[in-house]
Amino acid sequence: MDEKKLKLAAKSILEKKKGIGFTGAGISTASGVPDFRSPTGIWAQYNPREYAYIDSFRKNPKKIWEFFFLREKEFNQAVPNPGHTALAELENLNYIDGIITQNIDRLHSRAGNKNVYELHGSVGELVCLECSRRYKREDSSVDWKESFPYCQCGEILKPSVVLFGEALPHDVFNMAIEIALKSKFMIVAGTSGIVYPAAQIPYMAKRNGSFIIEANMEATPLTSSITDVFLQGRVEEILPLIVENVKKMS
Ligand code: BJW
Ligand code: ZN
Repeated sequence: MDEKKLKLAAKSILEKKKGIGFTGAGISTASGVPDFRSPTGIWAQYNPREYAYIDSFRKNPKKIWEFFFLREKEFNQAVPNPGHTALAELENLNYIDGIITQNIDRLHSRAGNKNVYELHGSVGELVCLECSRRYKREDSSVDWKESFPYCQCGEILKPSVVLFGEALPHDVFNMAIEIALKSKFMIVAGTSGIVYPAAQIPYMAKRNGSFIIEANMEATPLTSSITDVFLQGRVEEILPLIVENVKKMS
């Protein structure tokens, strides 16, 4: 790891004091949850056109549910890794206000982050595309007919995750923008930065003067356009090193 860059990242956090995390699937790979676009990612096995679009769900909800049942099992078996823990520590130490995440796996909350803005929803809720009713997963008024969840109106429910062609939850998206615009630095970790409108957020932060620290195994479209310090490598190694340096230098 490039010591100079690590020190620059830590120094910026100490100087700027108030930041935010922005994460993608790469932060959870060390927990055994695959990302999407890497060679070992989800899309290598499941065609996104068949599994990740809202019209695919409308056409064949049970097929999408089978996919999500497998994913949920993976999430439940996973435990937060040192990357998640490092970000939780930064929030506990008051250096960041929370995490804006595209992940639906709940691992940031389980690691101890209190303010988690889930841009693409999560698997803990269900929503009806017909009547817009929402349910907690464990809500007893959900009718689990033949293992699939049904709304009181009779329609099959959808996991409240954002599929392609669906709008992001407005309140969460607006809060995330507000907090990103206030941030003096942003730690962007483990995202390819190509899915919109989520990917707008680091650009908005940068335009408002935020210092962008990016950690990823590979360069992304953000790296050459807005990133101030690019730390190339595994986030589960880099983020704990950043925290270690912040503590040493404070
Ligand atoms: C590591 C590592 C380690 C790994 N250490 N690094 C043309 C142009 C622009 C936009 C569009 C367009 N055509 C369509 C659109 C819009 C579309 C979009 O952005 N498409 C682009 C892909 C082209 N967006 C949408 O449709 C969004 N909605 C929308 O626009 O609504 C408009 C609307 C308004 C009003 C009414 C109706 C509609 C919705 C986007 C939803 C995204 N959903 C998914 C699936 C969720 C369900 C599921 O889980 O199955 O969300 S797609 C998938 O991508 C998932 C992720 O959250 C998202 C982002 O991926 P992420 O997290 O960045 O993962 P990867 O795999 O891409 O990257 C991982 C990175 O980590 C890599 O760089 C690795 O190197 C790295 N890494 N391990 C360090 N250990
Ligand atoms: Zn309904």
